Parts: sequence; C-alpha cells; structure tokens
Amino acid sequence: MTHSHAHDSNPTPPDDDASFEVVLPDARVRATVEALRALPGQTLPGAMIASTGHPASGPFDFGGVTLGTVIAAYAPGAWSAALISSGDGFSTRVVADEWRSETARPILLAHTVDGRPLTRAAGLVRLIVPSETGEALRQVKWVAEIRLLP
Ligand SMILES: Nc1nc2c(c(=O)[nH]1)N[C@H]1C(S)=C(S)[C@@H](COP(=O)(O)O)O[C@H]1N2
Ligand SMILES: [Mo]
Repeated sequence: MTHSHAHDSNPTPPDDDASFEVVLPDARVRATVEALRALPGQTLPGAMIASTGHPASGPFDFGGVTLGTVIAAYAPGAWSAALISSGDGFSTRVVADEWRSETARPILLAHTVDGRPLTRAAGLVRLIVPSETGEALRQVKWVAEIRLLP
C-alpha cells in the first residue's frame, strides 16, 4: 500500500446472501444470520468507524456475537488464528489471543446497529475490531468466511 487511497472502501455488497461459512482444515459449516442471533449477544457501545482519507462515522452501538463465542460454537479447538474475509475480497487476520482475552470491548460479529438490524448495504454481518482505529481495514463488511488456522 503506497498511498492513502489504496484502501478505498467498497460501498456495494457483493451479493444479497448474509450467511457465512466457518472453514476448518477438513470441513466447512454454514452459519446463517438467524443462527447468529440465537447465540448469546453482546453490545459494543460508542464504536467509531474511523479512517484517514474518509470522514469517520459513528458513534454506533453495535450488537452481535463475540468472535470468541462464534468460534467456540462452530469450531472449538486450539487454533492459532482466524482469517476473516468478505465476498468482495477484503480480509483481516485475528490471532487467538485477540478473541480469547477477557475485555469489555471484544471483537464482534455485528448484526445490529443502534438497536436495529444491520442492513446488508451497511455490512451485515460485519466484523468490528474495537482496538483498530487507524484505517478501518479490520472492520470487515459482508463477512463470508471465518477460516480457522491450526
Ligand atoms: N468487505 C469490505 N469491508 C470493508 C471495506 C471494503 O472495501 N470491503 N473497506 C474498509 C475500509 S478501508 C473502511 S474505511 C470502512 C468503511 O466503512 P463504512 O462503509 O461503514 O463507512 O470499511 C472497511 N471494511
Ligand atoms: Mo479505510
């Protein structure tokens, strides 16, 4: 990445399907938004989507399920990391310590914003990484795959 416009954000969802897959070394499990809503939820108040070269947006109260809860439900195991990617080719790597650590502001797979369902256009399902405040490169919209790495 050589200049500040290299991370311009895609405003358009790749498709209408908000379900995603959890990918293990020898299996793939499909997770729907309905199944995500059935897991224990968490809210993340006052989150900003901030990036140089774009106006920041927020604060938002995101609601969803922590990444740790989703991984424990779909792929219990001693993973080192997870690669979270979207249908438009965006991705971020999360190391296990980031989803295992006890924190008041955990990494979230968000399906609501300000108490309302997150729309597909706004990123459903969206990864929110509260610790990342630089370029929003980890705030992955339209999560399509959670790939667990041994
Ligand atoms: N899937 C996907 N997620 C993405 C991006 C993208 O292009 N595709 N852009 C990132 C960047 S660089 C920014 S600044 C924010 C913009 O978030 P917003 O569309 O909610 O303003 O989304 C982030 N997440
Ligand atoms: Mo960005």
